[in-house]
Amino acid sequence: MKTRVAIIGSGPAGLLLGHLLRAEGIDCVVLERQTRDYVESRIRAGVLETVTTDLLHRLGIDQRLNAEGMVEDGFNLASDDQVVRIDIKALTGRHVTVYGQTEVTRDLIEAAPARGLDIVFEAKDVEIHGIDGDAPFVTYTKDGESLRVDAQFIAGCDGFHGPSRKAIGDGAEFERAYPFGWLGILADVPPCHPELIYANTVDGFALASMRSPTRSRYYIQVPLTEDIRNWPEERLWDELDRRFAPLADRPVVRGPALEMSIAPLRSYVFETMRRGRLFLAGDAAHIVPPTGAKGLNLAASDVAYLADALIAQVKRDDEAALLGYQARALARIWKAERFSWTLTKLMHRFPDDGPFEHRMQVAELDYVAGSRAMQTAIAENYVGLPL
Ligand code: RFL
Ligand code: PHB
Repeated sequence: MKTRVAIIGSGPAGLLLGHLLRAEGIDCVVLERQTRDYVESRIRAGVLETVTTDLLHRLGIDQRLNAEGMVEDGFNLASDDQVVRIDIKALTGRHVTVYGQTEVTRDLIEAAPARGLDIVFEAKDVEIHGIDGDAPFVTYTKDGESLRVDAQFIAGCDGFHGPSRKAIGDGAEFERAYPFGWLGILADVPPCHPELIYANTVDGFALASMRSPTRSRYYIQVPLTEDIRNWPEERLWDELDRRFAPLADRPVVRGPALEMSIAPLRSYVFETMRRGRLFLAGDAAHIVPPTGAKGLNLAASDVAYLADALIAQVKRDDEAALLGYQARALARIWKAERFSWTLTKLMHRFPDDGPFEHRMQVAELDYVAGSRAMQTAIAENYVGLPL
């Protein structure tokens, strides 16, 4: 098979890129290792910046987003029993939207056939070839058959563990691992508070989030070594109840878990986002700890830059934007890394920290509480820096 752009991975990065290219009539194919069911049931991010919702509006894949997305004008940072509301609407004139990554993915997959976006699920053994020349290609197997896609460009949108970053080889790599993870639970119960609460409690970080007025998402900080079998649902609900009772409008309502998992926290940037005809976007090139809700939104901004650059190249034979892709993307990535790292440090209990470090956290939150300038800086970053 021959196409213009071979896209590896059908997460938000790959799907958005595919749709943006198809909207300009550019041929592409998405190769995904997992089944459609698997991809559509992964529970991940929940907060969308306008950069991301604007892309969905531009594509016209926004009916469900418009009907079901929850516009959030603020969120809360709490320390012990002090709650600081960050009024993002008053401070920035903008908002974020609560709409699950799962729903974004479903909408993009459902819209694909009508827009001529070909997604090959269960494409196994994907390998990337010839990126240093002008005839790159991808090989894979499907139902035991060996197949090949010849393309002009390859987009590596295959997440942190995919083959694309490895195909680039040695690159400039930066990493910070954190000594804890987030234990998350999703349940069909009404949220305890109308807006998100990020809380630094004596027992560690906790987040009260949501997917809809009837579906809640909560997280607590746990040691990296924690075994999820130590957390029967009732134990987690007890813990959430204890942490949010002094902070939230309503008590935490309990319900059966639709999903429970532990995710490690990591900051990571692979700066070499291009080699020859291969371009990386999204988690393939960078990871942020989820504290700033930036992972999915960064995938969307990478792809906005990459789509514009590929369109300029294919339609106008203008290579300038492709040459500038890495620098343009990294400028936004590093700022999101900085924000996610800062918020992670401010809101978590680190095992090596003592009373001094905690006093620093309390003093910083107290400063935020009394300073419009600090609140504006946080709000600007949370709502998403401009493209
Ligand atoms: P994705 O979503 O990981 O998609 C990559 C896709 O590539 C496929 N793939 C392959 N396909 C073909 N061949 C191969 N060899 C392949 N290897 C992998 C995968 O199956 C997958 O479909 O990356 P993308 O598109 O860059 O999107 C990034 C976002 O998904 C990610 O940044 C966020 O979800 C991060 N993240 C969170 N972000 C938040 O803002 N808030 C959160 O609450 C939040 N929770 C999470 C998360 C990421 C998690 N991961 C990666 C384990 C929770 C988890 C568990
Ligand atoms: C979520 O709802 O899953 C969520 C929200 C905000 C974050 C991280 C995760 O910062």
